[in-house]
Amino acid sequence: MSDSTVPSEMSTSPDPGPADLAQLALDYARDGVVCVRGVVGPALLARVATAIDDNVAHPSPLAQVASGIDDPGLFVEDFCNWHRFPAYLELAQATAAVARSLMGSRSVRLYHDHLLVKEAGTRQPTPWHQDQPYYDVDGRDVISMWLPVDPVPREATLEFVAGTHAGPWLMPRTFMRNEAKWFPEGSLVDVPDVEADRDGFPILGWALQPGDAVFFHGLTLHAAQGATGRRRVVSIRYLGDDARRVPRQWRCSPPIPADATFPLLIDA
Ligand SMILES: O=C(O)CCC(=O)C(=O)O
Repeated sequence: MSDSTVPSEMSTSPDPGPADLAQLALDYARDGVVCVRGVVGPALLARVATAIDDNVAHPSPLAQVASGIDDPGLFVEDFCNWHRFPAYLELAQATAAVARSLMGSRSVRLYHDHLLVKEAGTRQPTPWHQDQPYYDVDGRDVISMWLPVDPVPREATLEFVAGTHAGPWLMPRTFMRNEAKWFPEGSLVDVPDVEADRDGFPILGWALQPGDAVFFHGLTLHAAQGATGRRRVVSIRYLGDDARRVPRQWRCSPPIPADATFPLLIDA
């Protein structure tokens, strides 16, 4: 995997201390997700919020609307914009030590950034899914941070089924039409109908304040409801030692060129 190294002066210490990180790593190993309070301070958070607004105003060719035309709100996504918005790269650098501790990895790279903005009143839920089956990456050290810059109440937050990071890989489908565009139909087990039996699953979720984030494994099953208030989020996807790109027969989400560079956030 090719890389580029982020200048060390961009690095800032994460808020959780070593004892907190040790407990978080145990929780992450058990559940595949943890909530980290105050992982980003106000100054960087303000730069990230500005970058999100600039990103929404100037979407990349990979941007897409993930809500229907009859939705009273709007769900917008974009991918791979760290080249254009330095605050995303700065955010990745500032939080890489947390990702490293949770993965138990020596190195951390930035795989990509993912913008996820639900405008106030958006009804479109994000269906239950795992992230890694959409990627071109195999291996265990794949982790995401989902960081809102607006307060997110419990009912609109990202939710997780604890323990699903142990596998198996589940069938990725398109969010709006439920189509199998990645792995061939029947080749993976389908995602269970969690909404039909919420009490039957160990669902975790946290109300979040700006600066808080959730970190979750690439195989942890997750979903979100619509949003009552504006919900601006950027998610950073990191790769550790045991992660490798693999050629796929289909267009991955996001589609990243074979010769792309992945900034080395922490060197082994
Ligand atoms: O923000 C959302 O609604 C969904 C987020 C998500 O699925 C992800 O970050 O992988």
